[in-house]
Amino acid sequence: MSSQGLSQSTDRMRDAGVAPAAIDVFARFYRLLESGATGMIPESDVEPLTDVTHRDELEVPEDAAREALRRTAVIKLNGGLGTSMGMDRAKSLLTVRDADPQHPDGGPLTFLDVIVAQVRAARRATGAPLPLLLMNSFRTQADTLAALAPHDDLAVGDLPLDFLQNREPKLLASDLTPVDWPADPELEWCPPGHGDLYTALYASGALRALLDAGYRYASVSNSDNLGAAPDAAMAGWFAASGAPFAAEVARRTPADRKGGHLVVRRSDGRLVLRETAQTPADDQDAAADIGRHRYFNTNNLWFDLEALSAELDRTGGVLELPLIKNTKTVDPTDPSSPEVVQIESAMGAAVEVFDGAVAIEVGRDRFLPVKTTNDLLVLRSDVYDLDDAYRFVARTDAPFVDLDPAHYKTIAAFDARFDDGTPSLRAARSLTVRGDWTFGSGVTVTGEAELADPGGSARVPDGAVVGPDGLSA
Ligand code: UPG
Repeated sequence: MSSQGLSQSTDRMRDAGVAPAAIDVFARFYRLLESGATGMIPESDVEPLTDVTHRDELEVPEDAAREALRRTAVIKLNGGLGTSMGMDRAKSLLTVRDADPQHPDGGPLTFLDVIVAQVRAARRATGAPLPLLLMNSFRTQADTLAALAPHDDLAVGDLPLDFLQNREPKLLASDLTPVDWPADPELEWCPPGHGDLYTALYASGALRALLDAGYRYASVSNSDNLGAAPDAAMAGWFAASGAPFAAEVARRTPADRKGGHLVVRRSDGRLVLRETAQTPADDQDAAADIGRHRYFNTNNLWFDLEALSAELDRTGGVLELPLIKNTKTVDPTDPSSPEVVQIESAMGAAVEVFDGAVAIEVGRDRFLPVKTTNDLLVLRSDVYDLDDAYRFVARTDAPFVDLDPAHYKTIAAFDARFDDGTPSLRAARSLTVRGDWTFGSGVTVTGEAELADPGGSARVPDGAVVGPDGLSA
């Protein structure tokens, strides 16, 4: 290993016009990586988080809530590609509903359409301007802005609809030099994870623009979480709390596999975020124990923009976030391509940077993540209704869905198998599918339903019922 790798990387970044603050952030992480840092957080260093106030216990006067919402901007993380579902464009461009209940002739709704509709509905209901800013990456910006183009009255004042996150070289795992991949030079680069939000807000000028326009708070969330709609009571609570930073956490369920949980660091009593990639192999069981670590990080965060700006000014845009070392292949679709390290950081990790950061518990209604096609099936189904404010309202407990990864993992394979519509899941407790089943129209799933591997391809007939004993027509 050599620091030659660092200078080669930063030269590449400079030549590509990457912002100086982002190069500084990268250099800090590179040195940490070189010194052997892994970012691991062993169980012996932490205590579980307990006793978190629940959103429903908050008593926020309505006028205070409205006032706080008037000074709140909505930021959505939109730089990821949905690679775990085999996508090569923004996950938010996926269809989540076949039709808009308020405009039935208007075609299907994507995640992005719902986000826009939620913001517009909250504007109408509260009178708050609620600027919406997407954080895009170089991989998602063009598609996303094209999809937003018809929404010509969405922008607020001079504020941009998006800002661009930074990019950094992927590093060869063997010697930490930047990888060359002439077959597709775009694959030589990656976004630095969503912890880059802070650097991107700062270096793009978006943070300054928000403050100059009079906004004080930001409500930030993943664009794959349609539960995170604008919420006046949360804004009012956060403003009154005086905290610089708040993380919304939710009770963990067995379905919460990919992601992070908040823990308390023994050495200084601070709240810290532990991502799956930061849990040592020996501690995976303890970390996965939902009785012990009860709260999952929803990645819905609240920032006091003034406190954030002060911290970024103080550090020159380089927050002391922990490193996440992500090892992949340079072409993620080709396991035989060279192994690379991607330096990443997580947005929620900033909880440890701010004195006085707090956590607040929210219900599952604010946390509907879509990481896999299993999650997407439930969200597309009749388990949820869309209310007048375009919020997903659960009609029943969401069933646990486990589709055979060999046949449903990618969005293309999944869509091909549910081409005739999403089955009714309202009466289902779970759905486990093994093998290559294609679903007909009007299928109903009940109880703890299972479909066993039929050997080859098979079809669930139109109007069939799938239950604990498999198919009954
Ligand atoms: N994203 C970016 N830029 C990046 C990487 C991701 O904008 O460089 C976006 C992505 O589009 C998505 C969001 O960030 O909207 C979350 O990314 P994703 O990879 O889906 O989630 P994880 O990073 O695995 O997990 C995050 C938190 C974790 C939390 C989980 C909740 O880090 O702590 O439990 O979200 O869904």
